[in-house]
Amino acid sequence: MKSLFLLLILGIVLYEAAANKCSSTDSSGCPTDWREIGGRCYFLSSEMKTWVESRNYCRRQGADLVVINSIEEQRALYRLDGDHELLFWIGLDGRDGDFKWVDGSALTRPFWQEGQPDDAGPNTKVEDCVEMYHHNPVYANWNDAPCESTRRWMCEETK
Ligand SMILES: [Ca+2]
Ligand SMILES: [Ca+2]
Repeated sequence: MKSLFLLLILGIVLYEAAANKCSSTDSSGCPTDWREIGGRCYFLSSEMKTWVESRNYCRRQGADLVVINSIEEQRALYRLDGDHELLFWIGLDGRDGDFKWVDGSALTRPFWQEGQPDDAGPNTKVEDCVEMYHHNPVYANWNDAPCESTRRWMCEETK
């Protein structure tokens, strides 16, 4: 009888543990106003800032501008909320020469828009910072733009 009682207690404890585990690993595992995509936390701004100001914002949150590591991540971030006109900075810049990710990694799988990067535009300014423009096809939508232009931006957790 006593062992049956202990078994019942053990069952309750295990059930509670499982319930707690579920509630802490769902989408609420990301900070408020961030969103979980493919198991990682991202923040899409509604404001617009220059590339450097955007990066500073992300870093203040303990994150950085998004680093797109794979074709899956590129696809997952495309046209969020069905927004075909979405346009945001990503964590790629070429101010020191070659385009590099903010985490220091080399650019191995780019998704440039056709004809980009062209380091040029109607404004004839140097274009060293990279935006993702969702009007374009899913695997061809990056453009180099002047770093001082203001855009929305996407942060990604760095852990
Ligand atoms: Ca990433
Ligand atoms: Ca360009």
